[in-house]
Amino acid sequence: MRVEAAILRHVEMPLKFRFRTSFGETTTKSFLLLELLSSGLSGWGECVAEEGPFYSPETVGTAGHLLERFLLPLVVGREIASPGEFEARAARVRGNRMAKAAVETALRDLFAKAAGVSLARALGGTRTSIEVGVSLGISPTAVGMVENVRKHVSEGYRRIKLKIEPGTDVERVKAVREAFPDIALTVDANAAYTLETAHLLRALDPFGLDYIEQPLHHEDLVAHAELARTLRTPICLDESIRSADDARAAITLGACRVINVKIGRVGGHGEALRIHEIATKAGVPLWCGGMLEAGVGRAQNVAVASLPGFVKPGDTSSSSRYFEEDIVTPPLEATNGLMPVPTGPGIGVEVRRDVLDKVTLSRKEFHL
Ligand code: NPG
Repeated sequence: MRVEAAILRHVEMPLKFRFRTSFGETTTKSFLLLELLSSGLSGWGECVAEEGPFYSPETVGTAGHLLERFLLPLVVGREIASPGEFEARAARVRGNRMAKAAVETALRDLFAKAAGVSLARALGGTRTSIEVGVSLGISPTAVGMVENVRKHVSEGYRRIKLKIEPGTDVERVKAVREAFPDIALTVDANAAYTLETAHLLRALDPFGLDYIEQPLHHEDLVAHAELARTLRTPICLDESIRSADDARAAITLGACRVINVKIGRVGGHGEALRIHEIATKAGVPLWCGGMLEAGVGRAQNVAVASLPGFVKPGDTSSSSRYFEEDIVTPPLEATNGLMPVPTGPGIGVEVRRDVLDKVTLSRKEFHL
């Protein structure tokens, strides 16, 4: 197919709540949204890079630069046979995976729409609905955290993940576990610990957590392997897994027993599929992470989470938790912890251009 044009929007949507992690706080969702046009169809990709380089080195600014200067010229005004062809053309650009994923995911949507199939099926997804959990930011008090858990358990979410940081970790997890002895519970440290503070993580072993996510520095797989040998609770890696090679290394070293896949962090669906293959062969369960995405990113997540290796509940909770009004229809909503996988062509949801226009800060068009 020939990609005739691209439209890159910078979008800003207020979040309904403050989301606090060990690396910072988010109150507004600011992101780039890419639309690729071909023969009357639009393929959509949401770039998950944030305003600041705190979760990952990429930002809205760096991704905009990469897209404009290096990545969009590889597709706009050109014939392209498959999303894989874009990956091959973009291979000489190092890193910048979130920027690449914006193009790759938009192409996946476009190709699935052209073929008249859902993106989930085009990727090899087999589920008709996916199990979802919820990720809860750090609350100022243990009582507040327990109340927040109560609210989400009553909404039917299949797993509760607590953001933690050294100092309040054991107190918060203990309070939640005492109030809810039977729920599937996990914690996410976002790399806030070191081998020196790992005794705090070992103190979480009695609470029956499903896993501890990304406890140590994102570049240190060896330290994770060392930590894993002293913990009963499995380690799940997020930030450390940027590619299929990272996944293979982490599994081989014994650095993790669970992997959180985020399409943006690994550069697109193609790389997510390669991780899926490696993890499935090794018997390592996967789940799909979240980056506070709006509707397009959320739909892309639901599609990949419909693959058979995604066996644990993901972070793609209901859109209405985050936004008053989403940019897609129907909005992706979970009922009793189950999110239906859209069956329409491509991402299976329509972008609401009226809503999108209201939240667009700037817009650039690219033609050959
Ligand atoms: O509900 O989408 C969601 C958020 C899930 O906790 C979540 N994401 O570290 O995984 C993370 C965290 C995150 C959010 C990371 C925003 C980066 C940006």
